Amino acid sequence: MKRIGMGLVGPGFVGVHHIDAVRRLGFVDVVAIAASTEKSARAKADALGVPKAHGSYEQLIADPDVHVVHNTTPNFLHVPVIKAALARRKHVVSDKPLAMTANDARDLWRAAEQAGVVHAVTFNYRGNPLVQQAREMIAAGDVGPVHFIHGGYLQDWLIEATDFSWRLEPEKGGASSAVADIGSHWCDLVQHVAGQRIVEVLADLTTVIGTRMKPSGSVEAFAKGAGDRREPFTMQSEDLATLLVRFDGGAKGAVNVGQVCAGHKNDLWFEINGARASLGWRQERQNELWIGRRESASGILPKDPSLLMPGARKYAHLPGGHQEAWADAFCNVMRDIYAFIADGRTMSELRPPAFATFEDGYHAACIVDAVLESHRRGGAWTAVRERVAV
Ligand code: SOE
Repeated sequence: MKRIGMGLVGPGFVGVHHIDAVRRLGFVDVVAIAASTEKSARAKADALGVPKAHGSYEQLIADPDVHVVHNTTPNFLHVPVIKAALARRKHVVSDKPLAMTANDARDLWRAAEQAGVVHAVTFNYRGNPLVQQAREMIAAGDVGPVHFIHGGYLQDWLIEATDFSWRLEPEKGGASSAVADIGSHWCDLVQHVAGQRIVEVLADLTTVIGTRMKPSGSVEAFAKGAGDRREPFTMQSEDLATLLVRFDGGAKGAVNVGQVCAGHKNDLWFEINGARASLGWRQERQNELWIGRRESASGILPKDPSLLMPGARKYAHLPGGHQEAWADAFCNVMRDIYAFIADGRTMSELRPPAFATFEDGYHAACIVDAVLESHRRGGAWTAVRERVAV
């Protein structure tokens, strides 16, 4: 098999997992890392055993050994980094949110289509075997027509006024914080599983911590800020949100999103209620799928490949009782994307399910825009407006 060269721009918290995941595929070489300075790129590259270190994303993108550019930079750098990669016709794998506004996300989608490359966004929770099982069961009609989709995505890493991240600064993270950062995962996930798209939203956004103490240095998600020098920072974006949503297939939905909820670490969960059965899945107990029934006992389906439907089985790599986790699901997403690249496929062809595209990233950005608009209008139902396809 022809080997594929991967280069990563922005080696922070999640960048390391991109590298680990593609290494597990067996046919991908991690060629280079780019960071804001050559020194920091070199330090990361040495720590991770990556041969080349670049002090700018332009250098990495120009590197002929890099065929796929992974963008794990803060949100405000997504547009320039991705545009530069597309200008050189490199395939792009970008973290979510694809861009800080729907207009920018649409431009990136259009540019990627024009470049004729493979484009992907890491809505990584799609890669869980039991998420794929839920999707297969709904598609097969086991649940019946779906009428209610609800759940939440709660974390606690921003509960203290001293907790901080670039995600909270509108010019670096975007106008929305919790909804764009984690609510976008929930929306993508339930749409993917249920096969219905969110078309209207009603949002109530809250800023629980109005003033934060911003540290002098940069802080990674889930980490505590270092240093004594702190400045007051007036929050402009939400850390808590309640959304009602309507789906194009007729289902109604509700979701709570928050990053100030003590005890919840990465608590993404959904429940889907259909005419014949319900399905429930929780990221923090990802090896269990709850199946709810009225006429017989409800129960738990464990992540056991021998019990999964064929489409879901290939996302499980260990026998029943051997727990799989976040990094395995992340690797499944990379496997879907890189198999597509290795086969020389184009974006108009059928893609494997865990592979979310720039179109999905654009749709997610349109939902965030609609959420912000709904809140501005005092919590009014607001259509998710997508302009014509590219
Ligand atoms: C921080 O809230 C974060 O790292 C998100 O940015 C990720 O997308 C999510 O998967 C976990 O939490």
